[in-house]
Amino acid sequence: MIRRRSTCSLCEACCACLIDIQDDEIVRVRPDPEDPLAKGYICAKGAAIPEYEADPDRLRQPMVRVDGELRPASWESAFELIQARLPTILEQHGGNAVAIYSGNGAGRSSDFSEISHLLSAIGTRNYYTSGTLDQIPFFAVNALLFGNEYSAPIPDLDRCKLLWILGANPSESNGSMVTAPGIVGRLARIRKEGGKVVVFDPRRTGTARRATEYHAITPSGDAAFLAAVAHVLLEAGPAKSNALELCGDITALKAELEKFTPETCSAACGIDAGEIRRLALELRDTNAAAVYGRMGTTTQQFSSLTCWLIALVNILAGNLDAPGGAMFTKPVSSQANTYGQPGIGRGAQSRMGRWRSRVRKAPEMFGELPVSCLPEEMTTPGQDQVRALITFGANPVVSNPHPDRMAGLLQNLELFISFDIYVTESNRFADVIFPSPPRLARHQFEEYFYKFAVRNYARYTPAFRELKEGESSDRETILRLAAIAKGDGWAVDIDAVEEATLEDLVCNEIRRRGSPLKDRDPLDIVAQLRVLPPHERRIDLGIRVGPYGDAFGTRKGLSLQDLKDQPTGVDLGALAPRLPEILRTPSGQIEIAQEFAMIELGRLSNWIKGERPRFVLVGRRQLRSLNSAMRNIRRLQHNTRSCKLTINTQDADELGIGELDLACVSNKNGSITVEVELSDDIAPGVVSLPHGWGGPGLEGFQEVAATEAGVNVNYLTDPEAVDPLTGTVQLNGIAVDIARAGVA
Ligand SMILES: Nc1nc2c(c(=O)[nH]1)N[C@H]1C(S)=C(S)[C@@H](COP(=O)(O)OP(=O)(O)OC[C@H]3O[C@@H](n4cnc5c(=O)[nH]c(N)nc54)[C@H](O)[C@@H]3O)O[C@H]1N2
Ligand SMILES: Nc1nc2c(c(=O)[nH]1)N[C@H]1C(S)=C(S)[C@@H](COP(=O)(O)OP(=O)(O)OC[C@H]3O[C@@H](n4cnc5c(=O)[nH]c(N)nc54)[C@H](O)[C@@H]3O)O[C@H]1N2
Ligand code: SF4
Ligand SMILES: [Mo]
Repeated sequence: MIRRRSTCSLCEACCACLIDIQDDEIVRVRPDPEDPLAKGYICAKGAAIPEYEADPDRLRQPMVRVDGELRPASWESAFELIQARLPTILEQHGGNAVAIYSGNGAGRSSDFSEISHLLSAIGTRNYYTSGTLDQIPFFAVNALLFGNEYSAPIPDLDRCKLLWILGANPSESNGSMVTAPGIVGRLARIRKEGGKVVVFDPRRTGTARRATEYHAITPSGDAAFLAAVAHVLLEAGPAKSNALELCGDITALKAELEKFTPETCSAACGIDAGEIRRLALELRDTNAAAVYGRMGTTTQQFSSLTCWLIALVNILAGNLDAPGGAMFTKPVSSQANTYGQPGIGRGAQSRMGRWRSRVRKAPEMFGELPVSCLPEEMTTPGQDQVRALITFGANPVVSNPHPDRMAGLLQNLELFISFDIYVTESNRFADVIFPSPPRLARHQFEEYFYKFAVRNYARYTPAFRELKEGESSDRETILRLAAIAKGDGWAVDIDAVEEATLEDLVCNEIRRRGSPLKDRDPLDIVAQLRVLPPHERRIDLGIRVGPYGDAFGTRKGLSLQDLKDQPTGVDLGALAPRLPEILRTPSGQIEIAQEFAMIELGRLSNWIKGERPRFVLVGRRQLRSLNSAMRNIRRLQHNTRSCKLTINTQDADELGIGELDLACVSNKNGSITVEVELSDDIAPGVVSLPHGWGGPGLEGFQEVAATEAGVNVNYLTDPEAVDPLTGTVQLNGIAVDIARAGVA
């Protein structure tokens, strides 16, 4: 038996683990106690990796549609099918006829970043990701305020003394947009040392139960609450030195927030006016305090406004960029806010709205269009209509509104290619499915999630073994598809492609404004990188030109080799203040006075006065599942992982619904019937249903998941109900009607 260090990488926590390997199979996974970031923690999903890898339903070779049926096939025949169709579509209809959609599974593959080759080879503007069902409002606000979407203030959890958590449940999700393995232990530390954790959620979650204080906030009431908090803070004035000095003139903003008194906002958010004042002043008067929000703040009725208000409150209370407050990570690589001239830049506008979607004219954000536009781009005839789709680790039938419509659209595509490790509700309609290789044959570098880590940190795990006959890396598959799109054919000499890719990579870096390689000989850099396997070249380059890098020998610093030499991970220290250096805005200031926010405050004002539906639906994560993935692992089946509608006990009483009854949940979008669970932990008027369940169509493909398919909450979500700034779908706070529908 061999023991290796690895990173779990199933979710954003990036837990460090020790894996035991026997005969090329993973037999056991345990926490790695020596990792400097992780706190010796893994969850049930991490421990289930052996079963996940060994699952007989997992795809181990490509699937190709033959005579209407998906069948296991060779890589050659899969590429041949694509070669027979993709060039014709591109020729007749152009690159925009092919859409690419990457989902949460993309984060599982360290090769995913190569998708940029495919995007440029196809030349499509139709790029979609699960980000517009998730965190893009947060990114948009970061970009507008600080000049880059990844300039993301995250709570400095290990030093924080007061933490507000809005719309996040790390005790199930293990943290999101904050990379903090063992996050529950980290939150417990705050309380143990006399600090406070305050949770705002319509449901008394596991996180809320472990908190010092819990407030049952009204769904989508966060903006009203935070506007009132901002009002109090503006009235009280700053208590500590703060980032406010970098915000320029805030007179207009102050005037706009004048009317959002705690008294005006209290009923709409469900928090007493006196409490709002106390909470606001406590935030101001505590050193090391942070406000953090997640899914419940980014996918609701006021998503971007709420993100903006969180940033504003962190600024006004003097907690932005202060140790223990909301701070910015300085990761090892690929972080635009470490490039170029510090403190000033082109800002977000240069990467937002460069093009618009064809049908509803939604602006692009950082290279992608809102996924809420995809259905209409597929159905509306005309030049650039989407006729072909490539999904990467996405299950859109489960994760998007209108599951049946999405399924129908996928079924009617002229070409549908999926990268996935299972046949799912979505890719059962694909023409070709390409499986990622087993974990042991993959390298791991969680570059994306290190941007949000609570320490400056990086860990690299090389693949444990070479690819075997019949396996292919996602990298090679992507490059072969790109070759088809370019007209070179899939059977290109992949070494020659890699050589050209390497040269492009180096030349682009040397050309980049502010690159430490300016004036260097590209051939010298290419020669230094060529000794590495192709998948390591971009990683090494990124580290070496990054803020800690050796710039290929011109300064003392890191290269990928240093990460390899330290398999427990390289610790680059606690988060350090980065203002104003981190700014990349045209003004060199924090551009807090955003026009969109002023407009949205007007909408909020009307909402505060408006009528409320009798019931609203919110979502939730479950520890033993991962969106729609991992449902096929028997070991993870457990009664805490089941698909039930949580309803307040008194509400249920009024509706005549008892435990084990079925309820019909409906609205103008659709209706579902689901088993209920009664609870005093959910606010009256709110019901909660987990996301990631669904079916149909898993029979014969995912045996365990098919027997316990649950219901898909997205029958109730509305593709038209989107965040005005970003087009992000409202997945929480949805008006529904509830009625008893018999016994389960
Ligand atoms: N109503 C409602 N809808 C939601 C949400 C909600 O809370 N409520 N949440 C939204 C959010 S936050 C997100 S992120 C999306 C998620 O929705 P999607 O982005 O569609 O992601 P998943 O459901 O996680 O599906 C991931 C897919 O990736 C595959 N996969 C796993 N590992 C690998 C791998 O190594 N390689 C490849 N190629 N594929 C792999 C899995 O088998 C699975 O099919 O859903 C969104 N939709
Ligand atoms: N085990 C597990 N871990 C996961 C995932 C998973 O499926 N399973 N998914 C991963 C993904 S893709 C993501 S994006 C993250 C999400 O990570 P989190 O955001 O931490 O997880 P959620 O359970 O979606 O938490 C959202 C909370 O918001 C509350 N809420 C709903 N509406 C509102 C509102 O209007 N205001 C407030 N204040 N609260 C509201 C809900 O009740 C819920 O408790 O988790 C990641 N980690
Ligand atoms: S929390 Fe669980 S699933 Fe997420 S990285 Fe850690 S062990 Fe893996
Ligand atoms: Mo997500």
